[in-house]
Amino acid sequence: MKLLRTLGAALLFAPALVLAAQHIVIENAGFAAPESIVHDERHDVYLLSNVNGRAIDNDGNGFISRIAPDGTVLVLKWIDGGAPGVTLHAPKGLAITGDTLYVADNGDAAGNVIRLFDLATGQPRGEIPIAGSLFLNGLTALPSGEVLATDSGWRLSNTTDEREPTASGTRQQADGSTWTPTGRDAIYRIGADRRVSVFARGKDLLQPNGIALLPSGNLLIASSSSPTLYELTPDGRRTQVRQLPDRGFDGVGQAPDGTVFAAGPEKLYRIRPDGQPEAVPGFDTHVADLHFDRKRNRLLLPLLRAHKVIIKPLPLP
Ligand SMILES: [Ca+2]
Repeated sequence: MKLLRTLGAALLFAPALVLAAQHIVIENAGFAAPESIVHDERHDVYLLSNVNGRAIDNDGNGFISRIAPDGTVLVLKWIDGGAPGVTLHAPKGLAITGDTLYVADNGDAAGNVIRLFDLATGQPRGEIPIAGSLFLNGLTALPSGEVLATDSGWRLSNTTDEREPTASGTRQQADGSTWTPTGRDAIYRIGADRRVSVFARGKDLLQPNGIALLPSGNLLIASSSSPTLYELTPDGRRTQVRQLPDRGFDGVGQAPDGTVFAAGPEKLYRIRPDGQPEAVPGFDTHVADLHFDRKRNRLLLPLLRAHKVIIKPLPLP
């Protein structure tokens, strides 16, 4: 593992502030298609989901890494799909509520699955199948203990097996899989009692990917197929639609100073509170499901195709 750190004027301050102000790159650490990273504030570690291979494959090799805030990988495969009694295929969105980690993963023909793990030990704590779901993607926890899960509505197939007519918006991936939009876009709500209900459903969700709770109580959502960010009110009505100069968004969220960050297919965008989007310099690869360390005021960025994690102090220059 190699850590690259850039120290700025923060060297003059206390050690904790120096640490918080470091730009950290974690590479050559064994990450494999890292998709989502969250801050477990209770244990003060970062948890990172690794798809490991293709999103389509139920290959049992997905894993969750546990990372210290200084960038040290504490345990690469802290939760390991290859371990006895653990199932993880292509883990994507992560959320934490109480002492439980929620992980969006592939399931079976009936639908995808949210897998639950003990936040302290990483031991499995059950799973929640979501019947009819196709591509569970982003997760976010609400103060009520509920968790919301986006379903981007993609149907994945092996390109060589593709028998359906090519639908508009179909993506032939370089890994030999075909992603076909189905219109079965949804956002599911998982209750604190683990019951599943539909929060929102329909094509006008624009194949939702990243989802984040805003201070207003609205949900900020990024479309994985159109040049759009939008908000949903707590009762599921669409509002505050923003158009961006790109399409196919992944992670999204709002920093403590109000700046919105949204991960495009090859660029990372920021939108200041006064409006205009701009690309953050230095990103030419796919950033997936970004989140924040709000204690240290940092942006946590998983680079899906570069197999890296970048931690950036906020605010950006
Ligand atoms: Ca995998």
